[in-house]
Amino acid sequence: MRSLLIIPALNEAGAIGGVVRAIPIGLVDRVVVVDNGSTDGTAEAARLSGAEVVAQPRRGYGYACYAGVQATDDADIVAFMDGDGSFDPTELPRVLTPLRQGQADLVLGSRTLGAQGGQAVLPHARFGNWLTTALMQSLYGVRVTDLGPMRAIRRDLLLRLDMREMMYGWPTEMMVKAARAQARIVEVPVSYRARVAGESKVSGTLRGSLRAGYQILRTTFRYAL
Ligand SMILES: Nc1nc2c(ncn2[C@@H]2O[C@H](COP(=O)(O)OP(=O)(O)OP(=O)(O)O)[C@@H](O)[C@H]2O)c(=O)[nH]1
Ligand SMILES: [Mg+2]
Repeated sequence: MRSLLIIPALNEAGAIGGVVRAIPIGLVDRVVVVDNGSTDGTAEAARLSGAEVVAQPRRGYGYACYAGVQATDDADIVAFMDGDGSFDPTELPRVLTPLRQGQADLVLGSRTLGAQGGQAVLPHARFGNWLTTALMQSLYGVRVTDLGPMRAIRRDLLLRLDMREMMYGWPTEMMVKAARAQARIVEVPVSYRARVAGESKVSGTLRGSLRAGYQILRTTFRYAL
């Protein structure tokens, strides 16, 4: 099975090189960093460390992820990971293996189940994740503990989901539509730490948190109808 790792990145020049170099050799067939109009040399840093770079000038986490998916049609499995050094690339096999063994259709890396219990997730984000996953359980019957930005999914399933949320609703939409499609959703524990460099776009800022929180909740309700 061919696999593709997509790393959305917006101004992550201080972290992206280390993230790409820490991906175990041969673990995935392609590593694509999607540069969302960074102004700090993220694309160059990613290229220097050996990643392919896809440019997506249109701002938005979902637009970036989707551009990565569209940039290749030769993958069976698509994985996603943040570019800020919060996740440990050597743990990628945890999200890939259940798919490769045919035991899952979507695998979510849960920070809550990880060794540190997601301590590095900021308190308001942890509350938001708890609320969203509780709503997901009652609305879609899916039992998960985190929104899991580090994840992997079968590409054919992802395309069938007809993704529409092109900002911060993207990860939530993938989960609720996969649940509605009766896909096999599996959670695995993953480590999580504070970003290694650069500035937060989402949970570390008030504006990012409010935008993401609103979009995540709106998405959670939208597809329940
Ligand atoms: N391409 C793209 N990537 C984004 C955008 N917003 C965030 N990202 C990336 O998505 C990942 C998660 O964003 P972060 O800013 O780390 O959000 P967070 O993890 O909630 O906040 P931190 O506490 O700072 O880690 C990082 O790799 C970002 O570079 C965006 O609009 N476009
Ligand atoms: Mg982060």
